[in-house]
Amino acid sequence: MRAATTDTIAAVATPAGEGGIGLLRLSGPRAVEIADRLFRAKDGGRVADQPSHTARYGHVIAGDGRIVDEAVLLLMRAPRSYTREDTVELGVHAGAAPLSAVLARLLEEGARPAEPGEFTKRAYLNGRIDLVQAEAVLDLIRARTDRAARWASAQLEGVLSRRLLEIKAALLEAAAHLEAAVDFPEDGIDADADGQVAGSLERALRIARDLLASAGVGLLAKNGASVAIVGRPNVGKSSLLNRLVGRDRAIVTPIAGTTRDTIEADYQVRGLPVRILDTAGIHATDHLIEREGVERARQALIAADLVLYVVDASIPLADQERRMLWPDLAGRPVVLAANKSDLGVRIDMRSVVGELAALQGVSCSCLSGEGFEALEEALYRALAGDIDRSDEAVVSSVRQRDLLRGLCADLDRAMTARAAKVSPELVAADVRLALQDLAEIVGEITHDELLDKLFGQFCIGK
Ligand SMILES: Nc1nc2c(ncn2[C@@H]2O[C@H](COP(=O)(O)OP(=O)(O)O)[C@@H](O)[C@H]2O)c(=O)[nH]1
Ligand SMILES: [Mg+2]
Repeated sequence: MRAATTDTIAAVATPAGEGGIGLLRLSGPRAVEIADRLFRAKDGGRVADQPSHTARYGHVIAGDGRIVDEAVLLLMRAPRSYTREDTVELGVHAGAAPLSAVLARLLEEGARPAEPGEFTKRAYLNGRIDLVQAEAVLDLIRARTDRAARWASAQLEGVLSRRLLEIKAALLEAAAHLEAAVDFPEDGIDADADGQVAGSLERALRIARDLLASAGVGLLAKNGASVAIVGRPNVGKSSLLNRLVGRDRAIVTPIAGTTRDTIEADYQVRGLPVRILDTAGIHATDHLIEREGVERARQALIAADLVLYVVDASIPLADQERRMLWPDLAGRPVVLAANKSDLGVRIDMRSVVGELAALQGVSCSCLSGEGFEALEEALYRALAGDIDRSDEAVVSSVRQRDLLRGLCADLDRAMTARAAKVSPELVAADVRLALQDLAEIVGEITHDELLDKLFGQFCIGK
């Protein structure tokens, strides 16, 4: 059950450091009263008489009447506020001293320091947003790319929540028909109702599966992936890194063995945040430093989510390459980049891709830039799969994904049971389980540990 909140919380809502304006937030039943005890409006009016959603200029005053800081006070009365409670925001000078002095005044007059994410937790507890939307708030704050931000914003607006409601409606429909059959067993479940149950279950399962399919790319957009560039010396691995990230991150020379340590750079593949690693060329060597580099390259290859395997397209593949490198590539997601295509392509791309069971092969040239669009497309597809989320309903938390998996399993069981014409009671039991999973996803049913864990990741003041 969602519990009502009785105390009034306060926090600095803007990040630490110096800035033009810093914001403090006050929320709860005593927000207006507390604000009135420390705010002196220039026009002499009281916050208690101030219309909702208006701002007022004045000063924050200490207990002894001294001015603490200039302030603009914004009042948002319940329920039209972020938390659905009376909320006061104070904009003051953004420095450590004024912000902590004003916060101290708020606490002195009876507010309690807010815990991380407590304002958002109240928005959820007071029913303004569901748990999926609360997670989206955090995703939006943490988004590292435009794509991640756009998806988080869509989930905050309720795009995913509405899809989940469609599942719920379909399940309730199925449940109603099934309950009728359970209540009046002598009538059995007639063909008409049975058809409707099947239709509703299918509809629910179709949406649930579609949403589940988005979790891979959703989690990727949020958490990012690592891509290791590997290959023999001098094939253009460092050039490729530089070309992809658009700057001279790694040293490039015609001398084999230039890159010895792994080099990392942050990069985006069509809005997916990627950590890309350039590595030393893998080959047999007695040189001590190079050997360590080769060892590190192998480790990077093993740890990466995706391997970008670079070969020199202009010369036939050496047997040494097959012996030294291919065993490490076996069974891994690999995109093949046949570089130096400006010098001519002398390898049989199709057969190499086939032999390696690579996801894709692209010929490209770091010199001319040819093939790079196709390479980015190949990397995106390799990471995100074939999913194109134009509808923007994207699952981006492990919690949501796992519950959706459970829901799909419940629905699969319900469908099988219905098709086998077992008693409607058994089908109804699976539908109830599915409804329960759904209620957990949006947070209609929840437990304290989960909420503590979820909102504990937020910053104070959000
Ligand atoms: N012609 C041509 N030369 C390239 C290309 N990419 C890299 N090179 C050259 O190949 C040499 C080795 O490049 P580098 O990026 O250091 O290779 P790495 O050892 O695999 O990191 C350098 O002289 C590069 O200028 C390309 O696409 N075409
Ligand atoms: Mg290099």
